[in-house]
Amino acid sequence: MSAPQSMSTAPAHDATLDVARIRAEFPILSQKIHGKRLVYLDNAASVQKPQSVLDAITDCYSRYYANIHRGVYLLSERSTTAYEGAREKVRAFLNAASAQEIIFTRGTTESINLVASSFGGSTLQAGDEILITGMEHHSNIVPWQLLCQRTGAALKVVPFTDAGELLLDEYQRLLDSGRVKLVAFVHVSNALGTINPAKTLIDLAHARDVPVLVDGAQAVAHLPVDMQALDCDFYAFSSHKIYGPSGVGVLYGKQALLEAMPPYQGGGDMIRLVTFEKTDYADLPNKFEAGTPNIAGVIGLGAALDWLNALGLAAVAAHEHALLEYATAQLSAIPGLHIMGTARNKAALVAFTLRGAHPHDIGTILDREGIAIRAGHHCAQPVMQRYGVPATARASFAAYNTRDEVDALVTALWKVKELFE
Ligand code: 7TS
Repeated sequence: MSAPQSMSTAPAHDATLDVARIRAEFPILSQKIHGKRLVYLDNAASVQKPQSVLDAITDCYSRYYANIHRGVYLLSERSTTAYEGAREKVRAFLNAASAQEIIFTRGTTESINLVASSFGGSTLQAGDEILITGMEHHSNIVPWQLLCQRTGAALKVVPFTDAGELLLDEYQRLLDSGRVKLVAFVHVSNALGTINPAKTLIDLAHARDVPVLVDGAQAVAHLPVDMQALDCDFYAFSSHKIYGPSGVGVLYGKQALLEAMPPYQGGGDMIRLVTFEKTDYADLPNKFEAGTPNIAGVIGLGAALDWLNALGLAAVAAHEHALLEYATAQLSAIPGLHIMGTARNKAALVAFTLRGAHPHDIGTILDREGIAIRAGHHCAQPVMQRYGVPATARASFAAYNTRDEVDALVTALWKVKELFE
């Protein structure tokens, strides 16, 4: 069987999103890779940045950069205003009740480690349980294992079906042990694309007075999230997966919990008064932001949220969903190609294996065609173990991707299939 000649019959642009205009805002997308146009489909690893985000960072460094929260001079005031302005943008984006509930970190990984160390370290003891799911990224597994080693608590895991959907009966059964002191689950799986039923999982945990952390790294750029509607206790995400710069992340936490928690790190900016005998800590959010933060990065994240809000997350989600459906249909037609993760509710990625071809070989051959995808275990090795595969190939979508790009991916995969047959 050979590749169909023309696979795309629908218009290149989504009805509600002017993708050509969006693409023009991303300088990196217009380049050639190995002489071919770049087709960037590794958005779940990191998303490219629009010009407005690059400008916001340049603007900060070239016009008003200074350290924040300490200077009495004009530049420091400007930088502080811009930094705190970004915090308010994140608050509004998440619909958190207060900007004091928004803590800037280095990324999702650090946000989760902060909760494990500070909340977990001060509340858990031997015999307690932490409940996660079988589809977590390593950054929502390893911090809890470290905490278990420190405290003697045990890690419990909610299994999932072959399609990639959590077993809610099992979740309830594990909660019923009465020993669970914290639930932590991934909102959207980076290995399967599954959108987990966050509200249901949170409500079931709260019915047993168990607080919940949600890993939103793969969710925030693809579906609207509302802290007050979800009612989760902690929510973590990374700027670099939502069109912002790397090196910045967010931890949302309910104010009462954050207030009761001890600091994660000690240093400048997180204190009220230091003597050698005793230190009084600063109020939220500063208590959790020791040291000089990534000032320009946080401001860049604010610009990224402005950019995404202007597009409208609903329009982006609809566009990406259409791409996912199209890609799923086209990929399914390739003999020997197996899609891993077929949940009813999926976000913008498709992971697959191709009979006879190692995912790394697929990734390398696609690279020669200018197509960037991720190949590997996606920092979710237990998911690979669940399906008995060492790795998968993964294509993941953003607002700037097109059906043409899906066609390029599919055409290249037909070539890979013929090579390895
Ligand atoms: N949680 C999930 C669900 C993720 O997908 C990732 C990164 C993280 C946490 C960690 O985020 P970080 O910004 O702190 O590193 N996921 C991926 C990925 O799928 N490919 O590269 C990074």
